[in-house]
Amino acid sequence: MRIDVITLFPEFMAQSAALGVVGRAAERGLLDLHGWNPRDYAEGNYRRVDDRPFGGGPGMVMLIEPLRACLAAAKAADPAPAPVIYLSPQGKPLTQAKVRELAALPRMILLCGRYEGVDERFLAAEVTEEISIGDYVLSGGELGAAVIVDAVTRLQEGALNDVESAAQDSFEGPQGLLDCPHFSQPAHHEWGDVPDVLRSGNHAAIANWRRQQSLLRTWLRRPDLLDESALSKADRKLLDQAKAEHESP
Ligand code: 9D3
Repeated sequence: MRIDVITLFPEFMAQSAALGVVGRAAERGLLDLHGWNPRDYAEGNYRRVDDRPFGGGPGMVMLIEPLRACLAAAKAADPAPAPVIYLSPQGKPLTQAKVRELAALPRMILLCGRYEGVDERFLAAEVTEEISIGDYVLSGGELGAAVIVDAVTRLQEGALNDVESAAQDSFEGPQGLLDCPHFSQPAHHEWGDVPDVLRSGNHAAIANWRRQQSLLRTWLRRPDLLDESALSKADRKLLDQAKAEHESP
């Protein structure tokens, strides 16, 4: 997949995409990431990319023309069609379903705002959709773009090794459940012992315990994710039993 990021801080994107799963995917040719700086398309000695807002008020607004020229250059670099996605607090909250949709595209263009935002006329003319990464205030769109790059790259065929399998991720199942607890050596520690079942070698019992822990944790921590009426009979039973043990251990 090709991703073009329009940003005043292209080094930031390059850095965040150099390590781990995303860095390896780029090495494997599964991700083709390009940064584009509107300042390189700004005119004049000062190469201005922003100006004061009409109507007054604090902060600056990103100008139409440098963005227009920058986006045109990014589009022209590859013939594949690409949605232009603006990262902004006014966007639709990002979900794993949206990540799956984006991951299936051959290409996308991510637009990162700085300052108070982008001239509305540019957004109206060029932007396909607006995405937010959550209800908190960031200083610009770059972290949002990095989040999208990471999440869609994980879903590219061949990006994950077997052990990292995307199918096992929370939110990826038919019913999005939180992950179960994990333990490693030592089996006994001053802060507690590893549950016996995980050392039993009984793979069915282990799978059962993990499923139950996932159900219980989701019920406790993220009840908004859990539609109990949609659970299988087996899951219902596991959850009811876990609730009972949780009440009186
Ligand atoms: C303090 C500035 N705010 C005035 C009421 C508005 C504002 C402008 C620009 C708030 C944040 C930003 C910059 N944020 C992003 O570009 C952004 C973002 C975010 O802030 N939260 C969640 N997702 C995203 S995606 C891009």
